[in-house]
Amino acid sequence: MDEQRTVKVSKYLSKHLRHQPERIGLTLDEGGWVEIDTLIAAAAAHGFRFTRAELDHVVAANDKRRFAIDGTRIRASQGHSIDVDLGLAPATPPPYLYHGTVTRFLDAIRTEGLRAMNRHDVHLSPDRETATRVGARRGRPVVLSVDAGAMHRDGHLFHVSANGVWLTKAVPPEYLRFP
Ligand code: HQG
Repeated sequence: MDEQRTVKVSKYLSKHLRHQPERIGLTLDEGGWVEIDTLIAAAAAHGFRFTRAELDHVVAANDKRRFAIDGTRIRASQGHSIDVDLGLAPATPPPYLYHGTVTRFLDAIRTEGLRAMNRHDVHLSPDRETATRVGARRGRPVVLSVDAGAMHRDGHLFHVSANGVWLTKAVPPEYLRFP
């Protein structure tokens, strides 16, 4: 399976497991899971065919481990805009986490802090390198440090997804350090 095809199937899975399952007539359960056979059939019925072997390859080869398989089911590990409960237990974050963004958002972020925007949570990275890659999707990256230790002490909840993304509802500006 070549890289282009892998990315194409991965993007298709992200779209329908995170954002628009109804577009292909899928219903996810409350944890975001769907039967793999159902997903493959729904995709085929809506004009996009892939095999179980291709799906397994995408799940295994995915650079960010975006998808998780549990028996006969699959879900996206994070990044949803639809309402799902991932059932993650609250976790104690490391002292600092990082967020990659771009200059044009900085004025708003200084005023409002980090907001979840279209997703359920603000996504934070455990290291600067990952945050730099996240920011670089939008332009020249700017990496903000988040005083996660102080947030945790102050009662803000953190969860960590199966693929190591740290999630929290919002980061008020007082916990942010700008470069
Ligand atoms: C910005 C990808 C204005 C925020 C990545 C970001 C990540 C604000 C954008 C995952 C703001 C939201 C998430 C405020 C935040 N005012 N802008 N108050 N607060 N922003 O895509 O963190 O490929 O929802 O800085 O690798 O960029 O999907 O979040 O630029 O892990 O698996 O608003 O998505 O993973 O954008 O990326 P996003 P993100 P996947």
